[in-house]
Amino acid sequence: MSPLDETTFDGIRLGQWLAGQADDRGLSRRRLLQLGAVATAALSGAAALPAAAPAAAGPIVKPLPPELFYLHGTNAEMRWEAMAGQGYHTPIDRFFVRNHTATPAIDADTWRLELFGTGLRGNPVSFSYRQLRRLPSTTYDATIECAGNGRGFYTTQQGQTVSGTPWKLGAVGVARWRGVRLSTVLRRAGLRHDAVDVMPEGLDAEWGTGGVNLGHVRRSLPVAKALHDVLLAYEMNGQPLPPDHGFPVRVIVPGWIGISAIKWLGRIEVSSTPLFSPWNTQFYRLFGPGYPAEGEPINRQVIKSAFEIPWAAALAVGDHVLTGRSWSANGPIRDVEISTDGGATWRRANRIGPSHAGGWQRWSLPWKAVTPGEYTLRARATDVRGVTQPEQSPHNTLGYLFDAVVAHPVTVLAPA
Ligand SMILES: Nc1nc2c(c(=O)[nH]1)N[C@H]1C(S)=C(S)[C@@H](COP(=O)(O)O)O[C@H]1N2
Ligand SMILES: [Mo]
Repeated sequence: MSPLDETTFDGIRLGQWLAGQADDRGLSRRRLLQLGAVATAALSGAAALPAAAPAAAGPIVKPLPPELFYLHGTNAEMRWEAMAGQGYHTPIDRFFVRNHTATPAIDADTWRLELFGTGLRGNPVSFSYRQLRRLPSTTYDATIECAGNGRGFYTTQQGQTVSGTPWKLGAVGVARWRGVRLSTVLRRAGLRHDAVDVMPEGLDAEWGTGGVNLGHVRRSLPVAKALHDVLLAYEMNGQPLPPDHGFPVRVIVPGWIGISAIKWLGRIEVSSTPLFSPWNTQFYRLFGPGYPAEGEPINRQVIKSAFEIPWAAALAVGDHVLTGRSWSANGPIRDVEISTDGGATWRRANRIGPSHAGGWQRWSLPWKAVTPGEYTLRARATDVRGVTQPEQSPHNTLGYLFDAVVAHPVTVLAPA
């Protein structure tokens, strides 16, 4: 077993957590005792018992036709050729799904959102679905992108070992989200001035790894971000949130890694002391040589580009128009350059429409494929802050935040 795999990390981080070096106030005393027992059992080699799970509608509910998705266990990755000819937003039928366990079946009529904790002035406060929908609504575009999007290229392009789902570039989508601002809900719940963190928690089954149950999927974020632009979304692209994307309500955290966007939201702890969960301490940190032993926390996404063609693509000799999209959590894309000759020469792509903050830049470039053979296409974006996609992404063992230029293989075929 590699000393750098996730299970080993779990063990180390859990030990630190049990030693009081990392704090998870979201765990009940009962759960804490269970966790302690589970950790002991794991050490003696016994398997942990799975926690009672809510009724699951299935790992993923929507159809996953092979022309739209690659499957990775409980997750479905969008194939980038499925965006060719599409509009600005990613349609729901091809939006990637990242499920730690399975999509739960939740009844909006009995669902409630509970807010509780030392960051509130009084007792826990809860909202029904109807109450939330009656509050003032906000609509905006936002990208959801898994922190591990592009992880596969650490291995296939950079020859490095990483653990986790080997996504290519399809763990990303842009949608139009409508909902109520978290700030509205927090203020109505009686937010105290000294509140520092909030921790949204999902209603899907508890999740664990390496024989340890880590509880419900949850991740804390600072009150400043929560009040700034976080949305509790109940609509996606003009429709009620689909089951796989968090029905009835999910969190949207613009610019931040996908794990922040908790689906099937059930509870939000509001705290006047810092909150952590394993999704802050064990996962979604940069570990490895060059990083501190406790890892470097991550929140914001990076910059990437993708061609809307199959991986790998086969094209006939002749004239083509290459299309694709580039996106950055720093804001709009300023420039996209394309190379069709392995990076020797670069041409500027034509923009299609504007580049919105929170979304992506669509682009195109004509390409005359003259000679049959093997090619690599490269797209390299620069964002509004002047950040350009590098040749190499700095390695981290969990394979997060890949931002390097991707060499996309294409075979140009002789006429039949
Ligand atoms: N409750 C819950 N929320 C969750 C997850 C989950 O498994 N359970 N997965 C997270 C991760 S890692 C990502 S990348 C995004 C994916 O959102 P999507 O499935 O709508 O594309 O949801 C996040 N929210
Ligand atoms: Mo993710």
